Amino acid sequence: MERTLIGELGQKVGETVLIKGWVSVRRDQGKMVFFDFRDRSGTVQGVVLPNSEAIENAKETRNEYVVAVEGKVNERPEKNRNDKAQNGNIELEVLQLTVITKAESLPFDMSIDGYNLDLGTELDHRALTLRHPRLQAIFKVQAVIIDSFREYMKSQDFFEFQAPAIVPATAEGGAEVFKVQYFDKDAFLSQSPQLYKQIVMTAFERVFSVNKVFRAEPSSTTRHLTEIVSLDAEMAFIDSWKDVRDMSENTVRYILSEVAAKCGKELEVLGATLPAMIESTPTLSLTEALEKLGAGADKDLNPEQERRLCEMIKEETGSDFVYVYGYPTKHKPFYVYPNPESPEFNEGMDLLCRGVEWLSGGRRINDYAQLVDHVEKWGMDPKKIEMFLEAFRYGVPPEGGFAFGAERMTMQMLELKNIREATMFPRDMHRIDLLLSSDNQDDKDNPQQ
Ligand code: AMO
Repeated sequence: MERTLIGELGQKVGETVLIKGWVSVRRDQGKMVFFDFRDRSGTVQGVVLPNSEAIENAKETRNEYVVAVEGKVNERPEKNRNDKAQNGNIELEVLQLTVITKAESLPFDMSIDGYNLDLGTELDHRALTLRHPRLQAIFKVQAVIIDSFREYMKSQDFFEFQAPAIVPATAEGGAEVFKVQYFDKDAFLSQSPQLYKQIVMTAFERVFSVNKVFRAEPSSTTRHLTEIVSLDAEMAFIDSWKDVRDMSENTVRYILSEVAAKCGKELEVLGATLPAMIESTPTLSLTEALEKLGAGADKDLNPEQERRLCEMIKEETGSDFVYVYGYPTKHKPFYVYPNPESPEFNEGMDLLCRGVEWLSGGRRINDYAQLVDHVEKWGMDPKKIEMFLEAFRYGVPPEGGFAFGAERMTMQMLELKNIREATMFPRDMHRIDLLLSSDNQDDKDNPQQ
């Protein structure tokens, strides 16, 4: 008999089928044994009746055993129906049960209701906890986020390219960079495909990439990782930074609509409500945002100010999103375009959602002489970015771009408390799958940052 996926059993009422999967739960009620079986498409309840041939094997079977089950798909009696659960109106009457692979006893309760691990233990046991429907739901949503970013970019005629991970110079500046020994020279792990997406843009006009980037973040917060999936875009022939804002806003709108359309089941499992994006996302300059918060001039918003600003905007407009633009030029990377009317502020922007930054971007300098001037003022070695400078020596239109962190997006969309929940194998100061020191506090450090 051919295998039927559990997700398709609803259309097989009255038929005898073969399913293959795992035992999520076994409830031995003496004469009868109940199971929850699971495969990649979902779960179903199985029942082994006292006179079934399968009763002996059912008694031997344990959680996480891999099994093949032949059974009849029956409608559940009215009083046993559970409209909220997948396959809540049917059950599989088990006729034969074959154990394919045995499993050791679980170190903790993995059942839907009983699962209750702290994040550290969950991460220590990622190889096992990934089997839980709640965790699977998070990563299914993340896959839809990344897919729909790609889809939207392609629909807008952006070209996908692969950026290198080993680079000769830092793009974003600052100390948050991993140095690697590259044969007998020093190199870096890429903090951002920034310089490469700008180079490729000069040839293809509209480009995007989905790449790993690396940040040597020296602290453990609930929103920082050292290895990130960066969703990057860059576009030529813009009239102003507002074109970049609009493109990023439309991208978010598309991603949200795809998650809503494709992840209804996952959002329900997670109890998550997607953030609200109104017709035109509120947009404030940094100066306006600081004034609104009653704060003095500053180079950026701190995490608490980001949180409060989002709350205020939500209350006033219903939007969970807010753009902030116009940061002090000298505190941002050399490539960001200074506003021609007040060059001390730039045309860079951030998108905040539910209190946390999701995206950065803006207009870039496209004039070669201005770029060289900035390279000098920022104290950079032009030799190390010669390839980038070469592209700009030969005619580049006004341009800009943006980048999202896929984990931040997942975290804020699903209202998760810690970015590590939104990362399958998170890397931070203390963890690269293994804990790097036994006495660290891991994600319990600075939880409110
Ligand atoms: P930025 O450095 O702001 O901008 O990064 C872009 C987005 O990446 C995410 N992000 C992070 N997520 C988790 N942990 C981190 N340590 C971390 N650092 C960044 C955030 C952030 O908004 N080159 C520019 C982008 C551009 O201008 O196009 C850049 O890298 O979601």
